[in-house]
Amino acid sequence: MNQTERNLLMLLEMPYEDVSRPRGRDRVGYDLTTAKPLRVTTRVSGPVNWVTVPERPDLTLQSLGRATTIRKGDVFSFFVQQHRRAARDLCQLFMKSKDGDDLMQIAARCKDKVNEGLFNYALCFTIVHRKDLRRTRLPTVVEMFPNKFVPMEALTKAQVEVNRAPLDQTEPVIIDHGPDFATTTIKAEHRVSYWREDYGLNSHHWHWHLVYPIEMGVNRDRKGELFFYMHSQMLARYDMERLSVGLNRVVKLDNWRAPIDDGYFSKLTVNNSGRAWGTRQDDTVMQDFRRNDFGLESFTVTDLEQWRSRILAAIHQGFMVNREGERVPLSDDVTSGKRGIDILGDSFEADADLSVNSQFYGDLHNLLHVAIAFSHDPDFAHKEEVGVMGESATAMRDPVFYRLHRFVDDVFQQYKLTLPPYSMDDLSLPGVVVERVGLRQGDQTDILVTGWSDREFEANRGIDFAAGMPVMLRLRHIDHLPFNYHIMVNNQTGADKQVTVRIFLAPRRNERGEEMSFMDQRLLWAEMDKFTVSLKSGSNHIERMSKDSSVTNPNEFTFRDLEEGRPAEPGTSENSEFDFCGCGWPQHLLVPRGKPEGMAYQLFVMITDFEKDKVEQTASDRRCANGVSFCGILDGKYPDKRPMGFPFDRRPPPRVMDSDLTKAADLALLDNIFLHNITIRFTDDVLQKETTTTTTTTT
Ligand code: CUO
Repeated sequence: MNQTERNLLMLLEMPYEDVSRPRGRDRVGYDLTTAKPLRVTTRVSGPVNWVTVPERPDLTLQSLGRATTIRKGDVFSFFVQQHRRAARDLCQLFMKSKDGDDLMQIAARCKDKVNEGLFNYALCFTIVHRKDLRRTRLPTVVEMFPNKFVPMEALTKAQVEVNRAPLDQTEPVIIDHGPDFATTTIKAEHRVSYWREDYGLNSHHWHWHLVYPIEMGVNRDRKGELFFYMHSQMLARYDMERLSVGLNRVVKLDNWRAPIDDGYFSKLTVNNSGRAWGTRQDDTVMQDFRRNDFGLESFTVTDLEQWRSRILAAIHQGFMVNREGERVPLSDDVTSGKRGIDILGDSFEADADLSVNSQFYGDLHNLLHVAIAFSHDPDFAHKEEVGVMGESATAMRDPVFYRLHRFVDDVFQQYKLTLPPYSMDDLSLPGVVVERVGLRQGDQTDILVTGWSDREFEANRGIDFAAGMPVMLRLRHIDHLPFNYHIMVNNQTGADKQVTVRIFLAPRRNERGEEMSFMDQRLLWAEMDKFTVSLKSGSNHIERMSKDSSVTNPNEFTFRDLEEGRPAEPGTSENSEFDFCGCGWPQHLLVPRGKPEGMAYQLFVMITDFEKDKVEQTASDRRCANGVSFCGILDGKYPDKRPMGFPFDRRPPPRVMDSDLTKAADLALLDNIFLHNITIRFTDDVLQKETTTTTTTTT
């Protein structure tokens, strides 16, 4: 990492401290107390580093535009349009900077003037979206905002220990946090809180919304469709997790006048002042929003219901209506260049810049987040803070997130069910036969093992515990042992053939232990991997490692990883031709938990013709090493021409070969599709993991 990157990333540390405060032992800090050059000092003995920042008379309050409209200390919520406008102004200012050094100077001088969350968002946004900074990686949000991941009580305890520690103590104070800390057995929903409150899950969601922002002048390829697909996949995985712990699949929240059964108490704080996130009691009813403190105009539950009716009507009549009153047909047969699901996603999320008609279809998904996030104090009568549903880094902790998104997904699925089923031509690949599929994990075949792992983060990057004391977060999380797929494919086409391998996973049985119909299981198939392989003529053995999944990221980078140029995973190098686009699914959540006695799952492996799947990219497009299924390719096109979720995104064709299609297994009558039973076994232990190297091989 060069000095410019180092200086930039340092601005992401200590979000709640003034930029002029030095940061901890052996750390550095900015000094902006005067109009003199910016000074960077160390607090301990050793060389003092200076970064000269000239005065910036060009930076006036006006140049910040609406960025100062959000109060410091408040939650910055991307679900609120006024906050998005503030972000847009600050991001534009940052994006206009000449280079990394210029950006650092501008950002350093703005930091104390704007809301902390907004500042962090705008700087991260700029680092992600500027082409000249594409090699600069973001540190994990866990270290930037430990208060959004660990309860205040644990942080306060750490502070007390720091205060008591001798001044020369070098051993870090450790904050242990894990699945047992916040849960009771009284509420059934707590059985799966280890998953909802997982640091990787919530960082993923924060990162995804950063990379796919709305109303920020970023129009990424198939953004609306990916909004549908990524959230839909989250739900599939959540439901698999629920079935693993004996819970029913999540029920959509579509009656907005009825009490919301499950409350949520995050025990987290919104900033460093100890102010708590709003909490929600069981059976709270969503109400009209009438607060004047959040930069948001009032809206009613009726508004939300009306927008929903209009979107559903559009789906059922087959078109939306734009501002000019013209029909915009909804169809996934790409004729206008944009699929129906993409148009619908942009109008539903909603992105006012891309919505067909934001006046008419409203801001439904975003304001549902807001209405739920303020349901405990909708008129500010109690001066309570927003709930965790109001922020992308915390929303997935709350059980209602999944109920809301099941509703969102249900609307998208209603659209998908209006489309004709895939034809045999879409589904089959003549001359390519999948003969066998298997999994190897250590010396076990077709058994995956899950359990717990620990990951450490530096809490003192985000919170100033004073005295420069190192404070580590040790987070316990669900994980699995790495495994390999083995796929035997016979290429009978008589020539080499480039193909796409698509791998999905779903539980075999429903809550009642019954085998599921195709339509029942359809929404549970989680994408595990998707990759291109060149088949030689005849027999091919494809071996693929789980950690190379197109869905997942390698481990997140800590500040220290970045400073020391350490790749987050063995086998990956910092300067590889690929970038880590960062917003992928956490690798440690790739496999659902399963049950101690073993739980029956199915692998669905499908081979499709790469000629039909491929997307032309320009040479300069950024390539991602991992995570492309959910992250796409920055500055490039989504690298798979098929509709996202193919082949499970549509109703099944009535007949496959000579058989009526009732189950996914019937699709496997096609030669290029194979269904394979596996078992997932949960061990309530810390996993012993070996390190392995990266490969996709065919022999
Ligand atoms: Cu990601 Cu509702 O969109 O949270």
